[in-house]
Amino acid sequence: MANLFESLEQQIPVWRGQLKDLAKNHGDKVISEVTLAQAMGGARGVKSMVCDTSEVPPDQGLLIRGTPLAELTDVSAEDIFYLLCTGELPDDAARENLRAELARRAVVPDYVWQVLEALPKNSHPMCMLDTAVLAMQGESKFVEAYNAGVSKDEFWKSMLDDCLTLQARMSTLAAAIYRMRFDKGPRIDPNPDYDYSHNFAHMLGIAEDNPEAADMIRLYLVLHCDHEGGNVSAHTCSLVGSALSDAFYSVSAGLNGLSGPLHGLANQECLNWVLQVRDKFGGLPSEEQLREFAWETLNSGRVIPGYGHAVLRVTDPRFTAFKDFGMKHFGDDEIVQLVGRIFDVVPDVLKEHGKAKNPWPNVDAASGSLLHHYGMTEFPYYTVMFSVSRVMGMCSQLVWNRAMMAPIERPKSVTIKWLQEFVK
Ligand code: AMX
Repeated sequence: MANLFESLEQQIPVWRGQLKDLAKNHGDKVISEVTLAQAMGGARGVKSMVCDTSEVPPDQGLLIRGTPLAELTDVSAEDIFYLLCTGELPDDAARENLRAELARRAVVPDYVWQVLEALPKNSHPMCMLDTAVLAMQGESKFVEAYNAGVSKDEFWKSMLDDCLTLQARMSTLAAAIYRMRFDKGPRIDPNPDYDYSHNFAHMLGIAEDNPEAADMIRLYLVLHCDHEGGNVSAHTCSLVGSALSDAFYSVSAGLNGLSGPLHGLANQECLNWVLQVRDKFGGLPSEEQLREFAWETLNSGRVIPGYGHAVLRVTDPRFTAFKDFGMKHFGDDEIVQLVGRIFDVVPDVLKEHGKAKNPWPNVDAASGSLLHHYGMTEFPYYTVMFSVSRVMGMCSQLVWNRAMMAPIERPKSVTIKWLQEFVK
């Protein structure tokens, strides 16, 4: 089987042909209409972008290149990145090729550590991660190719080069930020013999004698990897990339979006909420106590973190996969049990509340409980874990966009006056 680069080189002309054919023969077909409410409501449900890496049917949840996530819970991080980029799972040789390529690029240059050390000690871990990504921008091969006048249809190659470097360094950066920010001791160097997720767990300092913890990190990386093109981080990354900004600029922008409490930061908010419940009731509350606590949260005008979704209308399969992992390996853990009890109670409360269109849990409702179990109790760090995985989605979308020569994005905005005149 071909390695990642060769596979893309074979498939890109086919994908380009398919897009060209659609645009030429069906370009005037209407695929979506926009109501005034949608224009004012975050463009929810408006079909106005193309993204091939993954899709989220509201009644099924995440499909990676057409495969339901529930069928992919045993694969490696390398497998999922390869699948996102090419639409195929790699064979052993292609997987090893990608593993070695990422391992070769995993060392982070010293100037990045100096930038991180200069930040205030209480910086949010996402601010540290994002700053580190941006700091590396001067190494972009894409900028070099652009400045050298490389033709537009070859841009994807230098974009892939940058994305491999960025993805390889993400786990090194993220692990070092964990150790630096939370006083866990000196940085641990990457081990070139390990695969991506084992290496990440090793650098975090949680895996050496605990293969189960390393397996949890693998699952974490697989489950968070992508969620189609319209979510805040993916869309921001792809929007910035559409101006031909390089991967360091684009991914850093996407990570800023992931840092919002309604998006990636929800996992930190979520575990915080779970711990508040535990602390208030001194352990596992009764269903009735939990119901009251949920209502208190809602009545104070706050959301229940980890519940609801802009697209999904069923329980997130990523939540189910995390919950199953927790139940299988440490079902008696207090936090895991609490997450289960919240799942028994909160959907009915949200239905009764009557606002959220989706009362079911999303990925963030369970992910923190696993990290907590393995001693990673610093929940402001959790979005960094999410990021290491989600950059696989952002990068595969950037490569795909450059391969498809996607144009600069520019939707049209309208004024209140325009809307008033329009409805007259
Ligand atoms: N608790 C309380 N109210 C909620 C709610 C929840 N979990 N989810 C939605 N609602 C409310 C919204 O705030 C909104 O209220 P408003 O009309 O007063 O503004 C109303 O229900 C309708 O919202 P919606 O159409 O169902 O959701 P949305 O598409 O506007 O927002 C989301 C989606 C995820 C931001 C929202 O469900 C939410 O805030 N959930 C909690 C935070 C969270 O878990 N975020 C993580 C999402 C996954 C991710 O990106 N990591």
